[in-house]
Amino acid sequence: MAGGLSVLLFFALHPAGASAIAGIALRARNLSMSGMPQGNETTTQKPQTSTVDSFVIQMVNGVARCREATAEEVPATLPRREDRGVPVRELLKGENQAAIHAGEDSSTGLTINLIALSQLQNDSNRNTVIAAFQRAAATWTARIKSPVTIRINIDYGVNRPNGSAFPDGVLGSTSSGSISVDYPTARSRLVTSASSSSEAAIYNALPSSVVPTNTGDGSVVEVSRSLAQPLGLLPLNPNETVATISFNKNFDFDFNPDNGVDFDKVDFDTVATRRWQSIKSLERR
Ligand SMILES: [Ca+2]
Repeated sequence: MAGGLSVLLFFALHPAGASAIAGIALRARNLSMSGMPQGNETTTQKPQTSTVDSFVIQMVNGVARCREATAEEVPATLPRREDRGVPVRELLKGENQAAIHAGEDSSTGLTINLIALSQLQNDSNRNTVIAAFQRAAATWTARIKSPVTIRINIDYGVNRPNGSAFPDGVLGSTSSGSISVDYPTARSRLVTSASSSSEAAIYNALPSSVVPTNTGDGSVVEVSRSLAQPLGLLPLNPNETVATISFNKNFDFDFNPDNGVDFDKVDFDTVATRRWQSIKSLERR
């Protein structure tokens, strides 16, 4: 991780089956060595504090790569205060209801309510783009069984969520909230939340008190707010917007992989689905 506080370890647990919290990654930090953020960290990293994690999707030699946003880029990944997001189901009222609810209202687990920011609301290709976002969301609602509802802002256009133009080569961005939690608490919540004995066994195999890392033992982990809710680290709040995803329409996207992906276009579904993963898990790539 360039220049910042060390990201010391990821746990990427992917229990098979109907996990309560499938797809978890916790981020450990060694706060005893460096209690304050440095470099591209933008917020104080004390236990129990909230943080924004922003990532930029950059096109490198024709491949979409995700990297941590620089300190200068972070504000651009957040929506303007005056940008009034509209729930997709309201925006598309009167249109194809089946399409509107794709990826929503999963009574058996994760529900993702998509909130379209103003740029997307007014895009001529709006419905196609929203459908593509829904497809990506559905991939995750089908996999994650936590009975939790989250709201995610979605945006698409020539500008970033803060209204400034996307720089050349930047395909999109994500920002998501997380909290810092002392590791034993997070571990204990994971164990408690396990939906099967095999899942519990995985969590019980985690170190008991500290996370060994390459720069010392980590005592604090970062947990995305969307994950902190089902873990009981935050109260359930279906009205809290936990993340923002935006895409640069200057790129040619193929929004429908069902009929193949055009060789000269970017596969929106693949890129967007991976962005959900970063929001749910903070897993970095
Ligand atoms: Ca296609």
